[in-house]
Formats: sequence, structure tokens, C-alpha cells
Amino acid sequence: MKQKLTTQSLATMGLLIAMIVVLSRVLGIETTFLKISFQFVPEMIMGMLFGPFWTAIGAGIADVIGMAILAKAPYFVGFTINAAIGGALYGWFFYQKEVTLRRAFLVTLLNTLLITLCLTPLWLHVMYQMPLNWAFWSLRLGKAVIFLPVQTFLIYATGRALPYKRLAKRFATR
Ligand code: FOL
Repeated sequence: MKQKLTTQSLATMGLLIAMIVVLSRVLGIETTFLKISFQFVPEMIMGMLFGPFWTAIGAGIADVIGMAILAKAPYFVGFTINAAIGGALYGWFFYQKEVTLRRAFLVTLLNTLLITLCLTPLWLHVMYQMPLNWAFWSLRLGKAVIFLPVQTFLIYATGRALPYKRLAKRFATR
């Protein structure tokens, strides 16, 4: 997992982390039990450029920075783990690979099943003693079903808009 640490990759990483923080903490909708945001766009770009390892680190750092400067709830480490797993998924699916509609759908599905429908309810249960009942879960399922096509398409469109071969070369691992 050796990536040459250039000034350019550091600056790009910083910019993408800043975008995640703004999209999730300023432009996102956050209630105590449900969040809606478009932070997955800079996360998947990070995945395309830097791969699973650095995207897990970058997304984790973005969560910690976001909580440090714009927290709306007490810090809980489970959500940092969510961010890191999500970042790793985008890296696995898109690092030096072409972004197809199929891959965009699969990564979104995996993210939804693992993070939105399993881990987040578990963390919220641990944090707030939320009962893991159907009423609570169906609300999350509803958001997931509506968001699945939106997120799939936005990830696909972002991937298509970026010249991945040229970018991959510029940020290539050595
Ligand atoms: N602790 C940390 N470290 N980061 C946080 O963002 C955080 N947030 C809360 C509490 N402790 C935290 C507030 N509680 C969701 C809902 C409530 C919540 C945290 C997360 C939630 O629904 N998350 C989404 C994924 C994030 C997204 O789509 O932007 C989910 O669908 O699981």
C-alpha cells in the first residue's frame, strides 16, 4: 500500500476532506436518528484517486474534524468506523477501475446494507438505547430505498465526468 506522498496528492486530499466536512455538516440534513447528505461524492472521488487505504483514513479524518468543529451530537467512535469502512468500499470499487453503472449500484447497495441498515442502527442503539424495532428500522429502509437510485446515479455521473485514466496516472501508486 505504498503511495508516493506528493504535495499534489496531499493538497487534493485536504480539499476532498474539506468537501466531505462541508457536505456532511453544513449542507447535510441531520436529525438525531437519521442523516441525509451528499458526502459520498467527494468520498468516491477520493476512492478513485487514492484507493481503499487512504480513503478509509481520509474519510475517518473528515468525520473527526467535522465532529470537532461542527458537532450536533456527542462524538461516538462507531461513526468514525462507518466513515472508514465506507471510504474503503469506494477505494476497492473505483481505484484505477472504470466507473460503470453496475459498480456504482453494487457499491451503493453494499454501503446501504452494511452501514445504513446494520451498523448505524447498532451504534444508535448503543448510543441512545434506540430500540431496534421495525418502526425505527423501516424509516431507515425508506430512506435507503429512495436514496439507492439517487446515490447510484450521482456516483456514476461523477465517475464518468472525471478522466479516470489520466487521473490514475497522475496519482499512481509506485
Ligand atoms: N459521532 C461521530 N464520530 N460522527 C458522527 O457523525 C456522529 N453523529 C451522531 C452521533 N455521533 C457521531 C449523530 N447521530 C446517522 C444518524 C444519526 C447520527 C449519526 C448517523 C445516519 O443516519 N447515518 C447515515 C450515514 C451517513 C450519511 O448518509 O451521511 C446512515 O444512513 O447510516
